[in-house]
Amino acid sequence: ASPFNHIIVTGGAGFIGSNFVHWALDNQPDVHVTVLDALTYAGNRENLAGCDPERMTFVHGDICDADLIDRLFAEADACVHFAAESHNDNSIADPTPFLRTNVKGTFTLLQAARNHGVRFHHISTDEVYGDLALDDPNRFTEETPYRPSSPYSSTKASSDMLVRAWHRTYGVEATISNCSNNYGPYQHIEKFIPRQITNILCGIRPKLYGDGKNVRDWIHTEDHSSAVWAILTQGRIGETYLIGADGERSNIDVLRAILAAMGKDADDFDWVRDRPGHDRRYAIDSAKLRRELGWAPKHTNFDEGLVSTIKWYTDNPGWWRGAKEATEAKYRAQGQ
Ligand code: NAD
Ligand code: TDX
Repeated sequence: ASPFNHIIVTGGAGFIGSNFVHWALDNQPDVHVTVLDALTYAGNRENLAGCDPERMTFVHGDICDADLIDRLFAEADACVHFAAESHNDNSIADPTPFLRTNVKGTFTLLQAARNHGVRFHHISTDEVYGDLALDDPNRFTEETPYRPSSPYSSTKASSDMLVRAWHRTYGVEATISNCSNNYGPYQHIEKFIPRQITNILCGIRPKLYGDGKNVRDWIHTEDHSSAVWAILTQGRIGETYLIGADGERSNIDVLRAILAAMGKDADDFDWVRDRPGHDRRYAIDSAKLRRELGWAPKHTNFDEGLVSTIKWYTDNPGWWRGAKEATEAKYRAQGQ
């Protein structure tokens, strides 16, 4: 049985948060989830379709609203904090909402966790560690110094620092996880993999930044969910755990796999302007999580996961079509 009966999930209408809510309701029969989400451009109430209304309550609200957070935390025993502004390119165009949601929002939640004795799990990213050279034999570990590059990753790093300080100073029962790049259903089409899949479905040529050799370490979002659950329920308080599934692939390699799976030529794409400050490579060593908590990923074949993700976007055009034009117009204006 779960040690927690009532869990607040912030950002539960976004990509990873909604996958986590479905995972928790499917796998943890004793748990009630309250989703708190502001439904920004990235949040979609439809992502939670099919959730049992007896076990999932949706609250439309902002993590910076201290009065609302205080009321919700009075009723809960744990919070898993996914809500964030999450897209690097957006943070370069306008960092303002990143400072507000990622830093002030996390601060607001920590104050409520402190006041109500709520167990707090903070969702973060491997991007706080900066980047590695393509030929660096090392991967990121929990001991790697923080060296964020982008407005997005620097606000995520800031939020991690707040969590550590609130644990040490006020005794908030907190854990942090820093995960690698997620893929799977319900990911916003501004992100690399769904952007290219939906481009092809719309007859637009995929767009590759820079020289295409940047490496990301891919994990299926379902494996992220099971790892978060393991850390929430068995992780040591005050600790950080890195989550990754040994999925390093270069962007051009991922794009060519999408092109092949969708029946296109290997060169049916455009090279476009590089992202300013573009991190070269991320790579996660998740040995601590595997050793201490016995976690292992289920989706170990990236090509298979990619094919099922392509199928999901192909089968659900109504989910993404409404956002496509505006998303591409924004990229076009940036030369991307
Ligand atoms: P997303 O952009 O798809 O979803 C973010 C959600 O947060 C949306 O539903 C949005 O409406 C909500 N939100 C934004 N501002 C809010 C506010 N002020 N109050 C309440 N809700 C608000 O993001 P995602 O890709 O699902 O990422 C979720 C978390 O995981 C983030 O914390 C991100 O930093 C982290 N993360 C993401 C990845 C990845 O590959 N996408 C990898 C590692 C870590
Ligand atoms: O059209 C594109 N072409 C392209 O070459 C896009 C949108 C991206 N890229 C490149 C940039 C990156 O090297 O693909 C790679 C992946 O890009 P994103 O999907 O924007 O992800 P990334 O910047 O790596 O960040 C993601 O993983 C870590 C999430 O968006 C973050 O929230 C998470 O913290």
